[in-house]
Amino acid sequence: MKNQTALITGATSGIGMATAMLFAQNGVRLILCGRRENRLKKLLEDLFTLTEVYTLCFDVRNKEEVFKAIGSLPNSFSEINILINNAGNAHGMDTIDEGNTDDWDAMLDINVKGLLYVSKAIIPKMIEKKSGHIINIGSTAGKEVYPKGNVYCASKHAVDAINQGMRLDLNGKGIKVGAINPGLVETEFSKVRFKGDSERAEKVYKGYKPLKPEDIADIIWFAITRPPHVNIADLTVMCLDQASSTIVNKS
Ligand code: NDP
Ligand code: 8X3
Repeated sequence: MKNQTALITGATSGIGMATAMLFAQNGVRLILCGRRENRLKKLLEDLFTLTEVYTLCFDVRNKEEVFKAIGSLPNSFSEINILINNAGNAHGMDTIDEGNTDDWDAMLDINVKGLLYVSKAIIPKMIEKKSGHIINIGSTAGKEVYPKGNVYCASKHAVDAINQGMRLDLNGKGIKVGAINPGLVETEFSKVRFKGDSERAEKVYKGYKPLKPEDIADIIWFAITRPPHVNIADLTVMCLDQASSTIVNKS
């Protein structure tokens, strides 16, 4: 994987950060993205002895910012071999009648449109080179809707559809496209969903052993290190105690 460059969105936390660490340990050159500049700076400081790192601070919702940031990459980072479309979150957890429309906008704009903008900024060069690997981070919520999950689940079902659509449209162009769909992973995800309410967020992961972000990073690494003819198209992963979006064995 040396001489490969990966762009990871949502690298400032959780699954994206764990993936950045693992890639760096394996010498993959990194373009790390997120909105929190202080965290990007810290990642640069922590990882620069392991690999070359470039950071891009932008909001995936902002179409202009996305194209400007990715278009501004220096020559040494402009050839992106691997794209990890990971940035995303849930905002709120309410019944459909009580949902906050700003939360709905955030989830659809970040998880769906943001993923599309970043992909659009990168795919044309992959097509030119006839090579590349795109991993879309979906969710079990993209396979099965759960109560009060309505719009978050819709956004992840959209990622599932976009993943399939990308693979169809890029077939024959030398580009691998696949989704990794995690179940419950203990990250800042629930803290964001519940707007900073740490107590409520911690409860989501109590009474069983959830996945760790490093578990997902391992699987992403597995996917990108398969032989050239092998593409992991769609992979769902849950912790031992999770059986479906709604069934978790808690003690
Ligand atoms: P975290 O909250 O820990 O990380 C989310 C990341 O997304 C952060 O780095 C954040 O960076 C970035 N992000 C959020 N909004 C934006 C934005 N508008 N523009 C740019 N970057 C943004 O959550 P996870 O690591 O758990 O989530 C990562 C992905 O995994 C998401 O797509 C999520 O839906 C998915 N997932 C998570 C599961 C879980 O149980 N945790 C299970 C299944 C899927 P910053 O705030 O700096 O911009
Ligand atoms: C994140 C998993 O079940 O909290 O996609 O929606 S869940």
